[in-house]
Amino acid sequence: MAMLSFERKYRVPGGTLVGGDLFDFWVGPYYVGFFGVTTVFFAALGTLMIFYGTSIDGVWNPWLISIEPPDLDVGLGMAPLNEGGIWQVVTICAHGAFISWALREVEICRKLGMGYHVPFAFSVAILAYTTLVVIRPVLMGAWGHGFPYGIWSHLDWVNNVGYAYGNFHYNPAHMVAITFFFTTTLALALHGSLILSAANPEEGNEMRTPEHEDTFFRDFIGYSIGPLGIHRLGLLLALNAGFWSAVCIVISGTVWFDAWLDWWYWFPDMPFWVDIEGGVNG
Ligand code: 07D
Ligand code: 07D
Ligand code: U10
Repeated sequence: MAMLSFERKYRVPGGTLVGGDLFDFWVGPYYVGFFGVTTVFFAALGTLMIFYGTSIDGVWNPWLISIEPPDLDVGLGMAPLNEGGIWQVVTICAHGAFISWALREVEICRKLGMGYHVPFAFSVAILAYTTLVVIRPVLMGAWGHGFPYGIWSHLDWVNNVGYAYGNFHYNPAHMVAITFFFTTTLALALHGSLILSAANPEEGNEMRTPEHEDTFFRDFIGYSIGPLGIHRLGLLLALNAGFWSAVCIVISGTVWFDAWLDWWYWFPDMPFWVDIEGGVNG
């Protein structure tokens, strides 16, 4: 069915979570819904607050704009607007906008009678963000542990927090997350290239089928995960990348306080060989 006639067919009332048919309409290509309105509201308010903070600082170079969290001694209290309060309001607005965006996805899924995989996936990204600016700061006792909202400044934060634990590469959950990120790109490259190769046969041939795709990998590595399976695997890999990222940062400063290198001493310190001369301890 052509896209435009399909849209006419499915663009019907219903499926909303709140508000009944109050905002159940489209503006151009966009479905609005109650959560479209709350997205626009929080995104607009958050952006205005960033501009307000920027005007206080007098910084108009987009790379250098930075909304800083409160000082550590504010703890978990509210800060005055120009001493980290703007960061707190922006953090609330960002959550309002991201959660509204996820719920708008849910409403669209309901209209289309689809599964909720997309909003579920986006929720993992929101979880990673919430871990950085709410969960970890709360566990550590100060909003000041959140990252600043600026293009360069948030990179400085990652660098500084990384080195606070020695070589952050030794964080085992960071290793797991990075491995999932790398595997995700490998899987997407394999999948994208396989589909395009089947869709672009040698000149004069008909487009190849999923059987050809399966056979390629069976010939090549003895096993094919299948046309549906590769999408399940892709989602699993990508969600794990986000999930283990959240884990790697939430354990830094809450359950582990030293250099991450030291964590690995559990291995040479195991009772089997800790006292053996010439063993893993040298
Ligand atoms: C391609 C989808 C489109 C989204 C884009 C981002 C804004 C911010 C706001 C000036 C893949 C839009 C950007 C709305 C403007 C102000 C106040 C998604 C695509 C194009 N980072 N990060 C970037 C965010 C964190 C890190 C770029 C956001 C953590 C490193 C962009 C968040 C840590 C590097 C950006 C966030 C971290 C970046 C490109 C939130 C660990 C880079 C992002 C809400 C996760 C890269 C100058 C991209 C860069 C980069 C946005 C969080 C690390 C500005 C919105 C604290 C090491 N980050 N980031 O393409 O070039 O994402 O930085 O959590 O090297 Mg970051
Ligand atoms: C948080 C983004 C959420 C986004 C949302 C949506 C908008 C709308 C609008 C476009 C999680 C935002 C949407 C704003 C835009 C329009 C219209 C995603 C988030 C909700 N690291 N490291 C990670 C690597 C080092 C350090 C994660 C690699 C050093 C710290 C990932 C290397 C040191 C932290 C990762 C490397 C260090 C991390 C990031 C290599 C620094 C974190 C991905 C090859 C000296 C962060 C949860 C992520 C983390 C994190 C990868 C090196 C420190 C696994 C590959 C050694 C402190 N690093 N890292 O989390 O886990 O995405 O955050 O060297 O905090 Mg690292
Ligand atoms: C995939 C796929 C597949 C496909 C696909 C895709 C995955 C099976 C079939 C999809 C993939 C692609 C298209 C590839 C490219 C994608 C990426 C690389 C990912 C990154 C994407 C981007 C960088 C693009 C980002 C763009 C966005 C998010 C759009 C921006 C738009 C908006 C901000 C508007 C959003 C709309 C909303 C919130 C609701 C509607 C609202 C309006 C229209 C505005 C008007 C507002 C109102 C009517 C409400 C009034 C508001 C009020 C009252 C509040 C006011 C408050 C104030 C304070 C002012 O697998 O194969 O193919 O294609």
